[in-house]
Order: sequence, then C-alpha cells, then structure tokens
Amino acid sequence: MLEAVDMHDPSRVAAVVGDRALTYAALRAAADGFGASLVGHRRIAVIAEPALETIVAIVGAIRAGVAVVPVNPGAGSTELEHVLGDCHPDLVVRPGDVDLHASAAAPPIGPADSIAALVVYTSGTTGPPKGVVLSHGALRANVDAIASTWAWTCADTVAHCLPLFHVHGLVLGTLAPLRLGGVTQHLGRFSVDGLAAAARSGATMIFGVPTMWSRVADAVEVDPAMASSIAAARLLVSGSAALPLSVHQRLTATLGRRVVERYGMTETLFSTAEAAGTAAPPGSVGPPLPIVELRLVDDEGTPLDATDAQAIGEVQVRGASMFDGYLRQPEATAAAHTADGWFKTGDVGTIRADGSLRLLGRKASDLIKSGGYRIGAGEIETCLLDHPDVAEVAVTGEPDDDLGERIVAWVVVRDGRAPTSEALIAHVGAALAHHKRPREIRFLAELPRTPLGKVVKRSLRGTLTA
Ligand code: MLC
Ligand code: AMP
Repeated sequence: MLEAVDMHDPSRVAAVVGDRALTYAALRAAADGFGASLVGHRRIAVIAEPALETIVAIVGAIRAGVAVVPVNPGAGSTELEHVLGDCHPDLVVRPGDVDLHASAAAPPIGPADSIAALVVYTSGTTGPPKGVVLSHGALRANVDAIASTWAWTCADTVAHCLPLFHVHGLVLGTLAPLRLGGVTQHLGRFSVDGLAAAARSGATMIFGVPTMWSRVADAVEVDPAMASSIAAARLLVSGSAALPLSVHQRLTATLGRRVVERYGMTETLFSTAEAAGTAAPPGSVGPPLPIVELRLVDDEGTPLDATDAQAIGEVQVRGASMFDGYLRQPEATAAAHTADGWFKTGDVGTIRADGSLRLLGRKASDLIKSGGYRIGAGEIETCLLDHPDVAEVAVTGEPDDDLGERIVAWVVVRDGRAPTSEALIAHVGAALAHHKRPREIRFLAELPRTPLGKVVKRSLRGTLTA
C-alpha cells in the first residue's frame, strides 16, 4: 500500500503537521528506521496524536508489514483498557517514542495485499467498540479508486484537521496522499482560519466532516477574504455524516462552488463519491466507486430493483475494499454479512435515476453520529450504569444544528442520590473518549418502557421538545 513512497520525488514535501514538515526522503528514512525496530512484531498500537511522529510510526509499521491500531489519544481508562486488551499489541507507541532522524533501508519487498495494515476501533449498537481489520489490498484498491474519481494526483495537497484514529483522517486524509505522492497537511486542530491559510498557501483539497463545513459556512459568510481563500482549493469534500442541504446551499452561495460528498464506513472504506466538479444537485453521496458493488434490500433482505428510483432499502456493499472482519469476533463478522458476502451497512437509502446513492437515515437508532463520530448508545449506557448514583439510563442522539446529533442521557437516579449533570458527564469523559460525553443529562422519575420492559426511546424524544 505504501511501497509507492519510494517512487516519489525525495525532495518533495510529503507531510506537514502544524508548522513542521517532512520530505519524502525524510519520511521514508524515519519511517523505515522505525519499521526496522519492529522486527518480530505483528501488531502495534499508536496513540494517534496529530503529530509527524504519528505519521512516521504508522507509515513505518505499515511498510514493514506490521498492523497498526490507531488509538484516540483522548480515550478514557475503560476504553483504552478495552482496546489494548482486545488487540494485544506487541508495543504501544507514543509520539515521544519516535525518532524522526532514525533511518534504515527500505524493506526489500512490500507486504502482500492480504496482510492486515490497520485495525480501527469503531462503535456498534451494543457492547464496546470492535476492531475493524483492513488489509493492504483493501486500502490500495480503495485509494486508487477514489483517486480516479477525483483525478487526484501527486500535484494535490490535502489540508484537513481530522482525527488520525479514524479512516476519514487516516486513510483519506493521510495515507492516500502519501500513496499518490502528494502532500498531507494536518492543521493540528480544527480552525476555519487554518483551512483558509492552507488553501492560500496552495492546498488543493480540503476534507472535513459536516460540523466543520457548517462552521466554515458561518465564518465565510462574514469574511469574504476567507471565502475566496477556501474557494481557491479545487476540491472541497464532506463525509462521515450527512451534510444538510442548508449548509450546502450556504456554502455554494458564498464560495461559488459546491462541496462534494462521499460515503464511507470503517468496515467498507469509501463506497461512493461524487465526481470532482459535479453539476448534480446536492443531496446524494455519488455513485459507487468502480471497485464497489452496491445494492438496496428490503426488510426481508430481498434485493430491490436498482432502476426503481422510488425503492427505499438498506444499503449493502461488497468489493475489493471491504474489511477482513472484526478482530477475534467471527460471530459479529458473520452477523454483519449476508450468506453471499454482502456487508450490511445499516444505512438506508435510495438510488437516483443517475445511479447515485441518496442516504435517508440508519436502521438502528442506537448508533449516533455526533460531529462525524460514530457512537454506540449502549456503550455510554453501560458506562453510566457503572456510576453508583445511576439506577437506569437511556442514551439517544438528538438533532443538533452544529453536530448533526448531540448525545443526551436520560437518567433515573438511585433513591436518595442526587448527582449533578457535570459529575455524570465527567464520569463518561474519564472512562470513554471526550466525544462520547453526553452534552445534556435529563433526569426522569422513570423511563418509558414497553410491557416487556424495553425502553421506548422515541417517547423520550417527545419529552425533550415538550
Ligand atoms: C464537548 N465539550 C464538552 C462536551 N463535549 N464539554 C462539556 N460536556 C460535553 N459533553 C467541549 C470540548 O471538549 C471542547 O472544549 C468544546 O466543548 C467544543 O467541543 P465540540 O463542539 O465537540 O467541538 P470540537 O471539540 O471542536 O469538535 C468538533 C469537531 C470534532 C468537528 C472538530 O467533532 C471532530 O474532530 N470530528 C471528526 C470526527 C471524524 O473524523 N469522524 C470520522 C469517522 S470515519 P475545548 O476546551 O477543547 O475547546 C467515518 C467514515 C467516513 O465516518 O465515511 O468518513
Ligand atoms: P464510521 O464507521 O465512523 O466510519 O461511520 C460510518 C457511517 O457514517 C456510515 O454508516 C454512515 O451512516 C455515515 N456516513 C458516512 N459518510 C456519510 C455521508 N456522506 N452522508 C451521510 N452519512 C454518512
């Protein structure tokens, strides 16, 4: 997947994080120096701070055929214990462990396509996050397919401020430009000013989640100079969650150009993408990439007529860029697929007459997308139930203009206890990741339940707006 690093102009800049940069020559030497220290290792965890050292460690391990588990540097104790206990890394690497001046010869032969390159942890509807195993072959096929859709070449510089522990920031924002010989530029942390400055200094592509694009819309509407800087990039891409039509329209009106959408998932990598320069109206996430087969099925799993633009069903995909399975969870892997090998995304959509996919929502309401992060309601509920003051809890994602959905926890406290919202939010923040903290705690005397005892989450939502 990253053998291509050897073929790029050694004097060209490869990676920039904040105000530090590495050329391809320096990246290759440091990465292979690090990779040479991993002899005998199978899998390492990398605490994925946005830093050049993180990129060097990940590139070095991947080139050496050692799988990388990128870990959220803000993971709380329970989450960190789970991830490290589940993937059993041979080594846990922090940025301070990586020497940017190390060097070694390049590995003589690149790892085979079938070897695992990444294990990315992501939430499901229940239980703790699962490790999604992605092979070299899947990454290579996916990057090459999306590159052809966007005419993405070594002349492109991608600017972004996405976390490096999910596929959006890591695969699309970082590894893809390095495979293609271009530049990956990470701003360190999200700021519209930073994106505008990157575009002014030559970034040609900007990748972000809808929350970022909505904040860009707010900023450029009151700052024409910033608007023209951002509009200078040739490709503006949104993904990881739905970009609301109103944000599309505001951005098009201010920037004079359209943000394109693409649809992906940790398990499938990127499945569809609108072409660069598309003239199609917003509201779809584009046609499947050439290497992806995509179909819609009804509730019984029967495929729907692909030419019927009215048909609504679950999106299922298969093809060369699929994950190998959930790490050490063959049952969960099997449950996520049909008998004939289609992956059940859980997303619901329609296929427009032009062949592009329009997403309408998700089958499971227990998967929340907040700020582009995928968050399982069950994981937060389990965590809050560990708090001594909590008797019962239900977690939902409520509509939010900025985040898409915001996490709300509905809590019944134990008799005689009166925890504050802040204490419960801090409890989740210490155990899980920061973005899994509820934004709001609603205390209730009891949770609405069916006669069989199942919480009726839809009724909770009614009480929020009442
Ligand atoms: C947040 N804050 C809270 C809080 N939640 N404070 C108290 N209680 C809570 N519950 C604090 C934060 O710590 C921060 O403080 C401040 O509030 C603002 O937080 P925020 O609104 O969340 O903003 P921010 O931290 O800036 O994060 C927004 C964001 C982030 C968009 C930058 O959500 C993000 O990076 N999202 C990217 C997710 C992503 O990459 N997903 C891809 C998955 S892969 P302070 O003090 O720090 O300012 C995938 C596949 C595909 O989906 O197709 O791509
Ligand atoms: P994750 O596993 O974190 O990679 O999240 C994958 C999920 O993000 C998908 O199943 C979709 O629900 C959602 N998603 C990704 N891209 C888009 C998009 N462009 N529009 C709407 N939802 C998206």
